Parts: sequence; C-alpha cells; structure tokens
Amino acid sequence: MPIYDRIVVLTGAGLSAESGVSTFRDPAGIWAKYDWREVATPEGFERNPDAVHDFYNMRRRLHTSITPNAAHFALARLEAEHGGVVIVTQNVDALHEAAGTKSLIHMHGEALKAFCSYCASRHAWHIDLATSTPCPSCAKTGGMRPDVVWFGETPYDLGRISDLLLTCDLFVSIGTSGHVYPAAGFVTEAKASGARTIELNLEPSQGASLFDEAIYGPATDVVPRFVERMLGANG
Ligand code: BV8
Repeated sequence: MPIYDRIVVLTGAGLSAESGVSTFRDPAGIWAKYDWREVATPEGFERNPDAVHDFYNMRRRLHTSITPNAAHFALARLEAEHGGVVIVTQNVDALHEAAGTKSLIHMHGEALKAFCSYCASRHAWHIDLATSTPCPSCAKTGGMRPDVVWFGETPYDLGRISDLLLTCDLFVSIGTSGHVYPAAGFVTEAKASGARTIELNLEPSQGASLFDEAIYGPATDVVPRFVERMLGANG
C-alpha cells in the first residue's frame, strides 16, 4: 500500500448512523419525514421559523445524547498516528470532536451552535431555540437561528477545502450518498489533482463510478479495518 502524505476525508450521515443519528436519504431517513424545503432552506425559515426551530430543537436534543462509534474513533486514531489528515464533514453533529479528531471542517455547520442574523455573533448552543430567544450579544429577538448551512446557502470554508483538494494525495469519502453539492463534487476535484480516491459506504453512492477503489459495509466495520491497513502500510 503506497504511503500518503496529505489525506482528505469527507464524511456524511452514514458515519454517524451507528451512533443512532438518522441519515437523510435512506428509506426511513430525515427527508422521508420532513420536507427539506420547509425545514432546511432560508425561505422555509422565513415562512415558518417555529417549524424550523422545532426541527432543529429535536435534532439538537438528540445530539446532546449520542456518542461516537468505532468509525469516529478510528479516524481520530488515523489523524493521531498517521498525521497529514484533515476531515471535512457534512455532519452537524459533534461526534468527530468527541472521538478526538482535531483537524476538522464542519462545511454544513454545527447543530450545537447558533448565530444571530442581526449581529452575526456565534454561540455554543445546547438548549432549545425559539423566535423569542434573545441574542446573548445584541439582545435582539427573532434573529437567532441554528448555525447550519441550508440549501441555497454557501457552505463554510470552501476556499480552504479547495486548497486541500488541490494538494491531497488521497481522498476518502465515507458514509455519504453523493447527492449534495458542492461536497459531491470533491472527488472530481481530488482526482484532477492526481489524488487516489476511495469510497467507504454501506452501498455505492451516486458518485461511485468516480472512485479508484470502493469498500462497502457498515462504517464501524470497514473504517477501523481501513485505518489498520493505512497504519500498517506506514510501518
Ligand atoms: C450551495 C442542513 C451555492 C444541515 C443540508 C451544483 C453545485 C452547487 C450547488 C448545487 C448543485 N446542484 C444543486 C445544488 C444545490 C444544493 C444541492 O446540492 N442539492 C441537491 C439535493 C441536488 N446544494 C446546496 O444548496 C448547498 N449550497 O450550493 O450554495 C454554492 C455552491 C458552491 C459554491 C458556492 C456557493 C448547500 C448544501 C447543504 C444543505 N444542508 N442540511 C442539516 O440539517 O444537517 S443537506 C444534508 O445533506 C446534510 O447536510 C447532509 O450532510 C448532506 C449530505 O447528505 P449525506 O451526509 O450524504 O446523507 P445521506 O442520507 O444522503 O446519505 C447517507 C449515506 O450513508 C448513504 O449512502 C447510506 O448508504 C450510507 N450509510 C447509511 N448507514 C451507513 C452508511 N454508510 C456506512 N455505514 C452505515 N452504517
């Protein structure tokens, strides 16, 4: 197994599934129960902020009770023992951090953070949010929202992510269906930079044909084995 110096790992909801977090597009997933247009767009928030707060309050409550699984811990071990690893996650849970990952980009934001649309202040947030919640900084009400990236909004840190994709020599996609852009296009950017591309997922994603290699199975099984292989190759 060749040695890699700069590894970018993209993670999605499938990584947290075995921690009890629903995925989005599986048959019993979140979008089978909620209309993304109503709860995950700025227009939906404008139309009915209480419905959006209810949706994220339900998910935030869940996120305060979940724990990392073997896949999260394996990725933290890869970073600690291999070095040169950056995780770009589409997930808004805090399970990568809880497992010990340090070099992490939350491109779709974080369920346990909130920001004020009036003064743009950001706050760690573990309790329910409502339209009546005053901003801890400017004290205004009606402007506090979950610090997550909705459809039609620009994901965070795209410039830094592009630089990472330009310079990585290994791109690993784990637990994502490859439906949502620009994340679903990262494999193409990494390939264009000459990186080897590997997909670890329960089943082939929408972009499966774009990867050099694929390993299918539950994340808590395939990710620790993949990390063992990577660390073994590094001696
Ligand atoms: C944007 C809110 C402009 C947070 C979410 C082309 C280019 C650019 C944009 C677009 C484009 N085409 C369309 C768009 C617009 C849109 C888009 O992609 N629409 C799609 C649906 C067609 N994109 C946007 O609006 C994005 N913004 O484009 O801004 C821009 C663009 C570029 C540059 C500047 C400006 C914003 C997207 C973010 C939307 N926010 N959610 C939240 O509430 O969480 S989307 C939602 O989908 C989540 O964020 C989630 O992270 C994301 C991706 O889903 P996955 O993680 O892949 O989850 P999914 O359920 O789909 O799949 C799970 C996978 O795991 C499955 O494959 C399953 O088999 C597997 N699995 C299950 N169990 C396991 C497992 N694997 C392993 N083990 C298991 N046990």
